[in-house]
Amino acid sequence: MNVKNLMAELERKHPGESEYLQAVQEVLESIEEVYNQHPEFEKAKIVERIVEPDRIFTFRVTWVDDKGEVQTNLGYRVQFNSAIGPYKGGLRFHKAVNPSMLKFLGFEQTFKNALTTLPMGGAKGGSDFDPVGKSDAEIMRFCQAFMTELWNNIGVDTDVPAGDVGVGGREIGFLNGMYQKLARKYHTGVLTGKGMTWGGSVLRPEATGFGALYFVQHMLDKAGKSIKGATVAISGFGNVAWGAATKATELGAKVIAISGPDGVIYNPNGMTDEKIAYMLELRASNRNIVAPFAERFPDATFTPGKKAWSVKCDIALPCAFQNELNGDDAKELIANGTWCCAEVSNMGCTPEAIHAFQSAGILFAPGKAVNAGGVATSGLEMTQNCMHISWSGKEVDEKLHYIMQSIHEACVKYGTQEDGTVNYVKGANIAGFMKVATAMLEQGII
Ligand code: 2IT
Repeated sequence: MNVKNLMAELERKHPGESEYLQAVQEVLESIEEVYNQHPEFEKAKIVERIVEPDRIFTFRVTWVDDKGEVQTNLGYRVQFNSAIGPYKGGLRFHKAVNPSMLKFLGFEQTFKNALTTLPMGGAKGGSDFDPVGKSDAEIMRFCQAFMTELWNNIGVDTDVPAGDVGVGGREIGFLNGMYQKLARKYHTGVLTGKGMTWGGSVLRPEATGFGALYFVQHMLDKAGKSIKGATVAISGFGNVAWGAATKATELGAKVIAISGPDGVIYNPNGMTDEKIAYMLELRASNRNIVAPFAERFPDATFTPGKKAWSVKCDIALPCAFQNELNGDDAKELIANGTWCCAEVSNMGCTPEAIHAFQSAGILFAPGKAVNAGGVATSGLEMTQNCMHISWSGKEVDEKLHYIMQSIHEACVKYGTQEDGTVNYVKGANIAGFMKVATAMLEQGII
């Protein structure tokens, strides 16, 4: 394969799909060398097939708001790749959702899910519905209308959606209720991220953040560093940021920043149980602002319009949205002495930022390895649902630990460079690709 030619062809076919093209380019650049050592991949045109989703469902979602006005949004499900198992991946409700965003996320999900050691294909879906400022009743009506279109294309052995940005336990509840009503099927394993009384797994809400910190621990161990006493800047204040802040604090780090679209909270004394619990309250309010944190906790200060990356820290953890940390942010962090950045959001860093970190010798790991604990625990939720049992927190946590360690080992296996350091981007991309590509090859030209 030739990355330049392939990218030119994809840009021609999918003009303007910038997030999708960015995600594909990163993977192709990582795997080019290994791919070209496997003529059987080239012969089966694996790369040309793996970059395109199997299919995309697009649908209209019409609902009535609290004022009685009719609203129409667009809904999507991108079933990207099923070579290693049923489609699996989250739903994102955000005003900027479009096919490019969901294709990038579905593509990343395919390799991430391969890294988890579990048999799950890749998918993503969502809507341009904006949850900000919506009432619970509006969210319920929207979720019900969304599921009216989606239900026939998902199922326990075909496609298992979950949450993502804008979709948490509340939304999964409304979606699952409507699914059961429409499909008249009552298997608990059609969606993951469910409530604890109706098939949810303990630790699923925490799993993305916890898994990320377990991965960071392995990465730091390997580099002879420790998280104890390190200062950590986190972007966002949603479910993923909450899990990361909880585990980082538990491991002895000091979380000195969180952020929102409105600005950054500088929190020099670190987190307390009360502060961490308040993050959940802030998110559930649907106002999408972080400023009230500083009103509630006077030792913290709010600066409008600034990102978490303006705070001097040892470890930077993007936990919010794609491309939230750019080349200039990376330079500012490096100048301030940051020595590790782990993407907890999907594609949280721009290519310029990743390049800046790597050239400065800063420990960097990509989202598809770091944040895979979330979907891995969704996989564990599916297992429990299919076995009709519930594991204890200890059992789930042990399995999550094992999975994050396996992902780290896979990155080391495929990403170790001549000088002994690990290129985690390359390692994660090659490890994920090799598994999916082998599965595709062995199942013929389909
Ligand atoms: O990006 C992700 O891995 C998720 N949003 C979680 C997907 C899942 O199926 O739990």
